[in-house]
Amino acid sequence: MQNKIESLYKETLKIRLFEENLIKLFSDGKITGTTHTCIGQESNAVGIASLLKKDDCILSNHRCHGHFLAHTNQYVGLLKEILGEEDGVCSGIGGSQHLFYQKIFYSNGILGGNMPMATGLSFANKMKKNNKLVCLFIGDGSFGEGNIYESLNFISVFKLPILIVVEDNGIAQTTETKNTIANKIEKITASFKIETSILNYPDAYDIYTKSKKIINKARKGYAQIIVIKSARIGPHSKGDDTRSIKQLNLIKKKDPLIKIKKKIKSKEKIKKINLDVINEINKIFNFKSQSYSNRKVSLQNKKNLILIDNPLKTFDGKRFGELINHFFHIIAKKNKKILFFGEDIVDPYGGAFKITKNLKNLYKNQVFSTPISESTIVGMSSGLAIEGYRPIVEIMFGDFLSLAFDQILNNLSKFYYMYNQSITLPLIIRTPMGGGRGYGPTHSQSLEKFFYGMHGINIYSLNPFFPLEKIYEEAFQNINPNLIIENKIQYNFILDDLNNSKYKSLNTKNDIKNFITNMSLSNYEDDCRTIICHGGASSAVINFAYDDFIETENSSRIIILSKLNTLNIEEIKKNISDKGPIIITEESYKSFGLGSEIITTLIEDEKFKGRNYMRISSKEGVIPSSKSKEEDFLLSAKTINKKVYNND
Ligand SMILES: Cc1ncc(C[n+]2csc(CCOP(=O)(O)OP(=O)(O)O)c2C)c(N)n1
Repeated sequence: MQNKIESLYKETLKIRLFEENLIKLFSDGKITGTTHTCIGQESNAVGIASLLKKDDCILSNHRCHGHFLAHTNQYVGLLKEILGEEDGVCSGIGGSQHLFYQKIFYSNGILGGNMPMATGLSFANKMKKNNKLVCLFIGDGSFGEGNIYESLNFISVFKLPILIVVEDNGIAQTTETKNTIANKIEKITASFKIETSILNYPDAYDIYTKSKKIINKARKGYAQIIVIKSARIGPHSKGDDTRSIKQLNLIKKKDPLIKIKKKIKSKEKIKKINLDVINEINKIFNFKSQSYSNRKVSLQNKKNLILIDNPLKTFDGKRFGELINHFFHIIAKKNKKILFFGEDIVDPYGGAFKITKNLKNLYKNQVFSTPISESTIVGMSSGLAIEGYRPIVEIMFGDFLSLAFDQILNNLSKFYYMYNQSITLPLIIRTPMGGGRGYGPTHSQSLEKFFYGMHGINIYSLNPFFPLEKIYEEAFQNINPNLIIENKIQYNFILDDLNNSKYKSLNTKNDIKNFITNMSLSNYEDDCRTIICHGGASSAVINFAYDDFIETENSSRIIILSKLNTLNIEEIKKNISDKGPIIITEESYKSFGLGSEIITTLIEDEKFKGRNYMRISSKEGVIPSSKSKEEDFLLSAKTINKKVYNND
């Protein structure tokens, strides 16, 4: 017992001195940026980590140094990271709040933001039955965040092996959480039917003795929460403490480091430990003399190519939506790592647009209907992808993607770069966009424009004219996450129609490598204009071009883009007709849209200066439900005709 107490005391003290030295470096101006020290809360990290296995995974927040050090012991790597050195644990990209180590540690500065990721990682552990535990540290202030509630619900419903440690220090930045959180944490968590234990200002040894059973239960799939009442002795970050000296003195009395020290019987032992720790810390802060390798993992050979047959070969359905469904059946059968998540996607319903129909019946362990929690289902797919699965998440309507925007922007799109280029996220988020079904203002939008230009996200746009398996083939190999846009109206496209005179009269070339479909009504020689489009707009453009050709013999060049981010502008240029205006159509409204981006990029090229350009889109505003008003509002062959012939 004494040995354990001594080693826990030593570790707690070492983290304390590390943090104190760090603050000094800040005040000496030797470090820039920010840091949130865990002074007063080190024991939480030390006590919990002492009960974890080496390959268990910790996720943490802005106040992550203690958790990181207790689990990984990478003191020099952390110091170098905070100093912005190339051989810091995240090559100087992550800094103090965004740490990563060998897939056993991840932290993120967005409060509550990594709770969905923790959920996904523990889902992966459950699927693999590998007996590994995910341990997530969050603060009491984070209980104002929606992600926490979505994920608690998800964890409870799916019975995931996870331990959540709430460091309840009663304060968030400078605000007392009793003024911002409506109920006691344990009362909140109890309502999710997750067993919750409370530890009152424990030292590391208290945590070690009282958490063993709790952690064993969590590992077995009975999610557990430990609320640790804690004393934040230091400021929120560097010098921003608004608490009075009297308040601080009261808090300091609860310092667990003093508490554990008193449990050591030999004064000599304490002296020796103190001296040893001071020496070790001095050595760490003399980091210039330390060699350290951040061991970036090469991901090149980790690519897992999933070759997919043309689903049309075995398709006996009619519509494009059915083809997507057929394709999912093929890949689910072929690869057990492919998992489907979404709201109401299981049978007999099979998803709002039936794209996942009959999958649950045939691939029971790969298909999951989820709670109505867009943020969490998108976020948790990252954990699954990191652990080698290929999650495909359906967002029922594209409009609801906004609820997952933060997960996509502040989490998924950043992870590969933020976490030392050592993890891949070949996950797929797929969703139907567009109007035309009378669903009105919140179920008809084309929101993909809000994701264009987002670094670290691949965006594809399905349409019946480009082989969808080629899109999935690439997406499954991408390092970064994928957003695949579908179109509600094109789900009903009858594929046999591709053999009728309208589509046969279009000369069509598919550039598979660059995701570009190039169509011409005149064998590519006499096209008097070029119309660029994607997704649902392609149907409107083809209808316009065909009718116009019949009526006027004017031939259009049609370029359908199946990849929107990143845009391959050089390849687009090669497909543009030498003659006539360049028109970009999109079903969203045109301001700040795809057209604006393509035109701006084209006119930066001398060769494309002086051409006529035009953007044609739906109207700007709220999409009406009424059939006639919606028709008048949305992009259509008619509106393209009016604009092209200036009859608007
Ligand atoms: C989504 C989000 N909102 C706000 C912040 C700014 N912020 C950083 S830490 C913090 C307080 C967090 O309090 P708590 O979760 O209790 O953790 P503690 O700082 O007490 O450890 C705030 C508001 C943030 N990082 N992320």
